[in-house]
Amino acid sequence: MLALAGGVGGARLAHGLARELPSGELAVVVNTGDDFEHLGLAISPDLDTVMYTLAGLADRARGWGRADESWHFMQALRDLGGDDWFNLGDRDLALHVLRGERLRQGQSLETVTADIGIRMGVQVPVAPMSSHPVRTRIQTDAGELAFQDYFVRLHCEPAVRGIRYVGAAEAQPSALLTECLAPGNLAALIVCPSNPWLSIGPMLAMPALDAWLQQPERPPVVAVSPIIAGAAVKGPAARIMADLGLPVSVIGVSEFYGDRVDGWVIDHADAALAPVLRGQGKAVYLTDALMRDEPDRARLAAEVIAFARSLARHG
Ligand code: FO1
Repeated sequence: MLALAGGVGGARLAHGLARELPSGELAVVVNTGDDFEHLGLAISPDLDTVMYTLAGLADRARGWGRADESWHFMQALRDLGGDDWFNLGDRDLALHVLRGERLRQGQSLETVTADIGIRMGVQVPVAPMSSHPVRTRIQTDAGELAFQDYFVRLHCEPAVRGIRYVGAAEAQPSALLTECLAPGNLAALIVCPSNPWLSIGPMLAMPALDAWLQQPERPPVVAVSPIIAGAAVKGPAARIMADLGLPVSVIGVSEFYGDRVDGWVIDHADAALAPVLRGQGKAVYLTDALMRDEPDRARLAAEVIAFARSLARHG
C-alpha cells in the first residue's frame, strides 16, 4: 500500500500503518512543498516529521522536531541577532546540516532520505514525492508568501486567497513513487489526514500521480478526513477552507479531492455527512478518527487497511 503523508497528522497515521503492515507492503511518499533553505540549511519539515515519527524520535506534543531536544543553538543564534522565527533543536540541527551537505555534494533528496532513514532505524521505505524542488506558495491579501513564512513566521494569520505548487508540474516523481504507481504494484493508496491544500495538494499536482488517479481502472483510494466536527485536528486546514469559501467539513475536503478518492474514513461526530458522501458515490467508514496515542494510530490504521481491502474486493 502507498500512503501519501504530509505533516503531523499524516506522520501519525503512517506510523500506525507501519505497525499494522509488513514493511514490504507499505511505502510512504511525503510532501516536499514545505521545504526551504533557511540559514544556509536544507530543511524538509514533512520528511523529517514522518521519519522522526516512524523512528519513534518525534516530540509527542509538538509533533514536529525531536523529543528530548535542547535549544542552545537557538539561544546562541538569538544572542547573535540571527533569524530566530523557525525553531531548530540542537539534535534536529544535525539532520539539516547533514542533508544540506549531501545535497551540495550532488546526492538526490531521495537518496539522502533513504540513507538517513536507515541510520534512524526507520523500517519502512520513505521517499519524497520528488527529488526535484516543489515549493508551496500561499497567495494572501498581503501578497504571495513562501510556505514557512505563512505557516511559522506569520502563524497562518494572513487570509489565504490561493495556493500555488511551484515546480510540481515539472517534478519527476521519486523512484519509490514511480515504483508504487507501476501497473499491478499497488493494493490501495491511502491519503493520510494531512492538510489537503498544504500537504497533499502538492503531490496531486504531479502529472504522474494525477494520471494514475484519473485511470478508470485502478486500485482503491481511501482518504482519512483531517477535519472532525468542523475543525482541523491540528493546523490551519479549517481556516484555509473558510478563507477559500469551502464548507469546513469533510464535504469541503471531498470537493477538493473529487473523484480521486473512492472511500472516506470519517469520525462518528460527522455521521450526518455520510449520506452526502454516499450520495457522491463514495464508500464511507465511520470510526473514532482521532489518534490520541500510539494504540489509536494502530487501531485507525488497521481499520483503514481493512476498509481499503474491502473496496479492492468489491470494486
Ligand atoms: N512549526 C512551527 O510552528 N514552528 C517552528 O518553529 C517549527 C520548526 C520546525 C523545525 C523543523 C521541522 O521539521 C518542522 C518545524 N515546524 C515548525 C513544523 C513545520 O513548519 C510544519 O510541520 C510543516 O512545514 C507543515 O506540516
